[in-house]
Order: sequence, then structure tokens, then C-alpha cells
Amino acid sequence: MTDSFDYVPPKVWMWKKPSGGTFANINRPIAGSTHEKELPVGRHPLQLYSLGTPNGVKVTVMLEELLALGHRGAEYDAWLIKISEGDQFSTGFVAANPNSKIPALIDRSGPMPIRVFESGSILLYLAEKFEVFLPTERAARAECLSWLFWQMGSAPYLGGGFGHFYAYAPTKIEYAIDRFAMEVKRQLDVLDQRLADNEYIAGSTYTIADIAIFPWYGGLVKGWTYGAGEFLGVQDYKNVQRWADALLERPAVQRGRMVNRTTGEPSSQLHERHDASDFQTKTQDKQAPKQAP
Ligand SMILES: N[C@@H](CCC(=O)N[C@@H](CS)C(=O)NCC(=O)O)C(=O)O
Repeated sequence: MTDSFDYVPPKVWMWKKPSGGTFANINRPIAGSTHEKELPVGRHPLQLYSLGTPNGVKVTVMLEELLALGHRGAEYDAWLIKISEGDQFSTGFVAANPNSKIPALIDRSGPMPIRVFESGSILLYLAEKFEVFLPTERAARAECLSWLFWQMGSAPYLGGGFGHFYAYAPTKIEYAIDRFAMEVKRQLDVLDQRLADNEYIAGSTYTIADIAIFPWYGGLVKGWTYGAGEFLGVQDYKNVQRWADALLERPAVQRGRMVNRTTGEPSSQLHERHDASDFQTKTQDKQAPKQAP
């Protein structure tokens, strides 16, 4: 790879593998599947194919919130998609999401399976299906959806921009880190100002806007994301801290954060979820240690 200061872009970009950095092995300039493999199907109406990243956690928190309210139709099987191993490029996954990114949901409750991809779209689909966490009054609904779409448009600056250059890129580029740190701090200030006068993001009630924003920006102010808490001075965003602490008290948020999680304390990792009892019996600390070959 050419040093970033000497690089002059050629007339036509060419794919030189590997490009370096974390995830370089899965980055490709072409879409579609790389291998034949069907997705597994469990016994519940909803089949989730995901991983415990912020985008994945949005959906598992939503499903756990629905179940906590007693919506049995929200029972789900959560299957693990290992993106670092390329599971998102199987024929089965690409049929569920042509964009090859987690999370993907298949609703098998009706006569024909319905696929839903993009985490914001999945939250909206579930909110409409179960008629909850999305206000029905026009102005309140517009506010909620505005913040939901704010999250979808903003988080790529946090993940693909700041997170990539701060944590994953093979070289630390001051210009890139500065540019995205500034934008992420501005976004945190947007949230902090909003939460100064509102208990929740969309107003006085908990909605899919909170569920979408929490895993990214709640995780950031709690210092979990990219280990960048000190660098970004996250303790200064007092209202975002207050809101994140309140959401963390919710049992459904606690459970949702465990599903499809593959890092952290073994007791916090539930790689796959097929039953409510799995939280008690199937976390990684309860799994038999792997035998050495
Ligand atoms: N806008 C999408 C983004 C999803 C996304 O970026 N997923 C990442 C993990 S958080 C992924 O699957 N990456 C695999 C890849 O890029 O190949 C959403 O919100 O669902």
C-alpha cells in the first residue's frame, strides 16, 4: 500500500486485494454470493440472522421488548452470522438481504415468508406489525421517524468514518480522525441538546428511535464503542449519559445486548437464541469447554 501522503489516485480504481486493516478480508467491490448455503430455520415465526453489533442489537432489543409486553408473535430464533468469516455472502443470506449485511429478518408467520433487511426498516416493520413503540398521532409519529432516519444517516459517520479510521485502519490518518471525531461530537451534542428537554429521543415515550440510537450512541457514551470514550470526552454529554443509564435499566435492553454477542464476558454472550430460557442456560460460560484436537 502506498503511503497516504504520496498517493495519487489513478485514472481508474482497481481492486488490489487485500487493502489492509481490520475486515479487509471481507471487503469486496462486487455484490452477490460467494458460496452456496441455505439459512437455517427454527420453530418460531420470526427468524433473525444477525450478530451482536450495534446494528444487530437494535433488532434483538426490539424483539425482547415486544416479548416483554407479551407479544407471543414476536418469538424468534436468532442465528449467528459470522461476518468476519463471510457468512453474509452465502446464497441463503443474500436472498434475505441482497446487501450482504446483518441484520436480516424473515417473518414466517404468514402464508409466504417476508424478508426485511436494514435495521431501521426491521424496527419499523415490527413496530407496525405489533402496533407499539411508534406513535400513531401524526406529529409524534413524524418526530419518531425523523430520529429513526437520523440514526440511519448519522451512524455511518460514527462507524464507517470515525470508528474505521480511529480503530481499524492500518495507519492513523490525522485528517480523517479529526474530520470524523468532529462530526461524531457534533452528533453527540445534537442528542444531548435534544435530551435536555425530553426524557426520550422522540419525546415523553420510549420508541423505536431510542431502540435505534441506543446501541450506537449509548454504547459510545458508556465507553464500549471503539474504546474512544476518553478521546471523545463522552462524560460531558450528561443528558445522553442519563438517557443511556435509563435504557440500560430495562431488562429487555439487557437481554437484547446478549443475543448474538461474541465478545466480552462469557456470561454476557448468548451466541444463538432459540428460547427465552436460553438466557439462563446457554450463555458461553455455561457451554462445555472445547476439547483440544
Ligand atoms: N445500514 C445497515 C448497516 C448494516 C451493517 O453495516 N452491518 C455490518 C455489521 S454492523 C455488516 O454486516 N458488515 C458485513 C460486511 O460489510 O460485509 C443496517 O442498519 O442494517
